Amino acid sequence: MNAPAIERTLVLVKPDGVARGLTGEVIRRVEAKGYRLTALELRTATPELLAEHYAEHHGKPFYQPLVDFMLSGPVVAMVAEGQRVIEAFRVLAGATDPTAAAAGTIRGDLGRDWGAKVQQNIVHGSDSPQSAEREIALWFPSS
Ligand code: DAT
Ligand code: MG
Repeated sequence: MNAPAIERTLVLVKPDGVARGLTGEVIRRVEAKGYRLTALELRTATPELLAEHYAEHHGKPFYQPLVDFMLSGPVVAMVAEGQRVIEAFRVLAGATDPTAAAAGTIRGDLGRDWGAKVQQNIVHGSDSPQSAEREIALWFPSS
């Protein structure tokens, strides 16, 4: 079997994660898994950036609540690097719905349903090599 190529993924600690003081815990889990951070920044998103970042969700009922939530406070954006990191971070993050996310995952251990129109689930992680390349270019254009 060929050695898997080194990948990069975009990880965001969303406004709920930053506000709840969970940034360090997310970073800890990424690093403890063995991945390396190659970029990290505390950032306030903009409507323009989020329109591109969440382009696949335009028109869905949770789209505007999602954008409003992502603008509700600062986020921490980072790039993690290593073999199969895209898949690995999705496993660390757990299922989208934090109530259903498995214990042991970031969303399963640290997230819950707050009764909002959009799920507040602490982290974002790119879901494919194509998404990762697109999202890293959006959030870290100089990298
Ligand atoms: P993920 O973040 O697991 O990749 P996604 O890309 O499908 O999930 O959706 C983006 C975010 O939108 C997700 O993290 C939480 C929110 N969301 C998704 N589906 C939802 C739904 N059916 N109801 C409420 N919020 C939802
Ligand atoms: Mg997604």
